Amino acid sequence: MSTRRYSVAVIPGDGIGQEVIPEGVATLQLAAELHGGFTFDLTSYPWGCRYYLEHGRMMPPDGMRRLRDHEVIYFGACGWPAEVPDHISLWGLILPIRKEFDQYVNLRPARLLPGVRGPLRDKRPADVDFVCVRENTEGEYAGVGGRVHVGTAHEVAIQSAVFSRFATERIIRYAFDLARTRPRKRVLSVTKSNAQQYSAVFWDEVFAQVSRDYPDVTATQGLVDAVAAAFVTKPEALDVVVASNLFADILTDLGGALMGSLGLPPSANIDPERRFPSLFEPVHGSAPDIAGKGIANPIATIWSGAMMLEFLGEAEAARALLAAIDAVTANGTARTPDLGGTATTADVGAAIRSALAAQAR
Ligand code: GGG
Repeated sequence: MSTRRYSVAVIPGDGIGQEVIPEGVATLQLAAELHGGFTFDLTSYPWGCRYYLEHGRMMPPDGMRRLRDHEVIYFGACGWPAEVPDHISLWGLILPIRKEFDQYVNLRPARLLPGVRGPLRDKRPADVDFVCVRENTEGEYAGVGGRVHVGTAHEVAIQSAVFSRFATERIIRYAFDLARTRPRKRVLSVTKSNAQQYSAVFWDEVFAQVSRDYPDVTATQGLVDAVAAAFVTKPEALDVVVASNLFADILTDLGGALMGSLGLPPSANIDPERRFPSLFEPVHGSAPDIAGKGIANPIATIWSGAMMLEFLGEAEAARALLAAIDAVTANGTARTPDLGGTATTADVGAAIRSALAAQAR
């Protein structure tokens, strides 16, 4: 008999979010059935760009209050630039959720899955296996700035990055704590402190201070341009990478590329103190170019579901789900076009559920 119930807000959002989230939900429900003793109370919210076109906002005025009643949020993608400018959709939905719910950790693993050919010659799964810890509430995405003399030759636009000691220290501590749980126990901090003499030098100082509390963890620092190159030339040196909102946003798309497709990397937007719901979403966006074709890769979304299970304390189900994903990529029978195959979103979802069921037999 089921004992644990988790309240999940489901926001498929825009574009391929509408296609990958149903596969994620079906897979999570099967994982709950098979690995037991828990169920989900799912509430779906039709928020996103279509909602914006009807209502003039990305979510209703009481949207945040309604989300607050849930333990976790399962999110697809945000953005439909043909009809709604991206800065409107982002600042109307995903960014307020991350900030108001103080989901200050954006965890983004990068791992070359078995059977997937990444773009790097000679790199095997053991060589690409790291996790990025992205500061998720301030930095370059603090939303501080403005424009004056708009449309004139004298127009000025200012976008200020904000780095507080409180937020910088807590994200760096999270990265060190995470490194302690991993075999290699390494943290690389990424800034651009040769050019950004205030905020990045400040970040480097906080990193150096925090690192003294973790003598068992190897701490190194790098400049973002050099680190971007190292992602490609020496990914095997990476373990935990901690960076600001913008730098980690960029580096994790590069991480997805190293994995062989942006259809693969998952993410978790976490409030580690659990005061608010945490949010789980694929790293990829709404992919308007393939939306509606039924060929989006659902693996990033299903893997994000596994991160949600882990966060909820359902470690066995999370492990089983990851093993099912690995089994499907390893045997190569169901691959969407981003991985060179002809399978549909539904085919890959079904293959992962078959693998999950097969493990449980
Ligand atoms: N599922 C991720 C998503 O919708 N991404 C849209 C995007 O560009 N987000 C920016 C960000 O992750 O900060």
